[in-house]
Amino acid sequence: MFAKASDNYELNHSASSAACRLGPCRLHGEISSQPHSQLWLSYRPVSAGYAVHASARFQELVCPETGDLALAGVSPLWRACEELLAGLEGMLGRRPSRVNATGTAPALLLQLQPSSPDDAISGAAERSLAWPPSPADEGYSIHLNTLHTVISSRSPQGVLYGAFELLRRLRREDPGALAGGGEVVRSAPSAPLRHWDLWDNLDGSVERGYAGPWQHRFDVAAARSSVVYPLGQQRDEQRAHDLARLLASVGINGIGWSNVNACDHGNQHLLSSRNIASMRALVALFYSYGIHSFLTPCFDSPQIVGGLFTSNPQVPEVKAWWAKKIEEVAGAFGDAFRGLVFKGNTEGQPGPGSHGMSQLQGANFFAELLEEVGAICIWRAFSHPEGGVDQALYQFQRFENWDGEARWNVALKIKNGPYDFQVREPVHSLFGHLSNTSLILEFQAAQEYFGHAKHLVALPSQWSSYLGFDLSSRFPPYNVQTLAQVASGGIGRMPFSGIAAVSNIGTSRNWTGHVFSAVNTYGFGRLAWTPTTPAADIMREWVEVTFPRSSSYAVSVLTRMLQRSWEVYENYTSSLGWGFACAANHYDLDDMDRRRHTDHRASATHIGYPRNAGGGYASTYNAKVAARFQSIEQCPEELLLSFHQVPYTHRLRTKNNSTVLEWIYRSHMSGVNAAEGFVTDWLAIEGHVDLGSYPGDAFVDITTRLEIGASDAAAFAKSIREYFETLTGCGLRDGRLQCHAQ
Ligand code: GCW
Repeated sequence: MFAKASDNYELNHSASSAACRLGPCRLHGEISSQPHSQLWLSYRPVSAGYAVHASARFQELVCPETGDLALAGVSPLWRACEELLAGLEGMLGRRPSRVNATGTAPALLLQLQPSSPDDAISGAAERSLAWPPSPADEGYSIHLNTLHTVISSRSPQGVLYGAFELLRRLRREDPGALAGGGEVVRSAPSAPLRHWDLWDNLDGSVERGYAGPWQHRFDVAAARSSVVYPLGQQRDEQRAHDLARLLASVGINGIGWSNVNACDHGNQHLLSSRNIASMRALVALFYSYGIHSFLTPCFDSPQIVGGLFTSNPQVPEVKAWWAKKIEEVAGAFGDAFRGLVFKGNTEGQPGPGSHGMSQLQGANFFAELLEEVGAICIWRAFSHPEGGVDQALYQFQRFENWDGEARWNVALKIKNGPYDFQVREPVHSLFGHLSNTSLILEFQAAQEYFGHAKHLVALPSQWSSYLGFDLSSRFPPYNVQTLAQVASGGIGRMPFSGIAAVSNIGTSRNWTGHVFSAVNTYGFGRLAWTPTTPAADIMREWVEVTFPRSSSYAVSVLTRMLQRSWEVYENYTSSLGWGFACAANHYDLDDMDRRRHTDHRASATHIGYPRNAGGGYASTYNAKVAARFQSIEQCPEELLLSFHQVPYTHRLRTKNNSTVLEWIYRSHMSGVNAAEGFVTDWLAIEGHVDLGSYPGDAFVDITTRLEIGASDAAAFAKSIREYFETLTGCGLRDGRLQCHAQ
């Protein structure tokens, strides 16, 4: 019988972690009565020496709209001013005076430049955000001259991004932010759309939400852990406000307000006039931080909300209902409203297929109506096939013909790989295939398949490896085309391309359940802004802005833990790209459930999914990539079992010539050792790490989660070992593979 680690955990918190060194495995941070953390925006004092220098530089703050009360609370420019005043006061101990124009005192200036020399900047320009988003205009620069520091941009939200960048630099006590002359930084995002997608439900639960209050057990989706729902009830307004600040600080410019499973958990009523009215203030708040709003309605809204007899888009009354509803939403939200998101005909959701229409016809139907109000239709590509069909191939085939057929204001949102946010996947082949359709790359910050909020897994490493993947191109003279380039618009320069992440935010005081999971929130935004930044740099930056007064030793230890964590998790769950090594709760590993997921196709002698054959999924890639995946010699070994079925005796050239079976056993052992090592590493930096950004006893909370991670890693590895021992009759004894006759 295979161990169910989370069951033990549920019954008795200390049982799943015999190793808990600091007493019973309880998560103390969650029961604290202290306010929620400000994460990387917690403006605590920097060191005295640095504060003196910085205060001297920022005696005054010049905001362009000072005195224009009409902009208060509505423009990102105003938000930039407010953030700088609070941030400088908190970190430097002195609030600069807010003035209308520069004088003789050293000042910090916010400057909105015209997009072209002929453009005059009007109050209206300061209030509304450009659409489609223009990455060049959203960029900013920070410039130092002898007296003044100037943050300038061609857009209000660009000024806000520059303000957050300066605050980040001050937090890290960067000498370059204060001294010298000239340009400190000039930066612009690559992707037009950088979205944060809540999978929050209107009943207050969160799909795949692991950051609820501890009392509600953080691996159950039904926990009331949404920071925005239920609507109309007393909400923690400061929470919502801080969420907008946190997202804007890393360059997010769009939010999806609710779960793409839009017809359950109360979500089916999203478009009621009452709900639309209740959301207005939230939408306006986020817009003032440069964040556009997207709604995810139920396809059957005409019946559920409108009381019509059908939701078939081909019926004129249904079309008229949608047109009126879209007008109502646009009327209520104004320019902040930029689109609807649909997931159709999969996992129980209705869609165009319910009425004999294709996915493409469904998307075009909504795009046409949305065009009237300057908005777009985002269509999710993720789907499960009916029995027996390869999920990867199905996902490709369902959308392969969209180029030239989808309306200009349709964007297809595609998960990073063709399975479902697995530990390691090949990059989805649609990204290399569609070049004339706006494509949004979807990552998942919530750790659905990554140990929920119990395990340390820093995902920027995974995301960055995908973003750098060369899909090659079908269109000479372009040879190389990385996923990052596609997400930035690709060869066709598609205006609504971008990068999105499924949220990992909840009502837990530390926002993400595991303190370290916030690296995924932060890291996503930073990578979406500049997809070529090395993941290690982003993770180090997160450590430095989150634990600012830590010793350099602690910073190195923490950064290294984060850097290794993806591979460590892969090692103790599923290596070599077999995927779906989990039970129905997407956490535990037990054999019955694993048999349902046949993606590893393991028998007594062979393992792997043969997608290499002609017409198989490998052939959906552009020629160069397809050839690589199809060849057993050239296929990256991390993905071997995603494409090839091999005997367990197959030797791995990049793994010390181990056989596949030896590697499965060895990688699991090494994963468990490394997870235990995380506990030791963490305990070794006690007292060296600055946890002041977190309320409650964060040290104990983190220790507990690392210990649970280590002990559950051991349970996972044991399950896997027993499974393969039973299946193959071979096990590892004293480092050598030994088989008994079956
Ligand atoms: O595999 C599934 C997840 C679902 C999710 C779906 C999707 C929102 O387990 O929880 O539903 O992916 O991405 O649509």
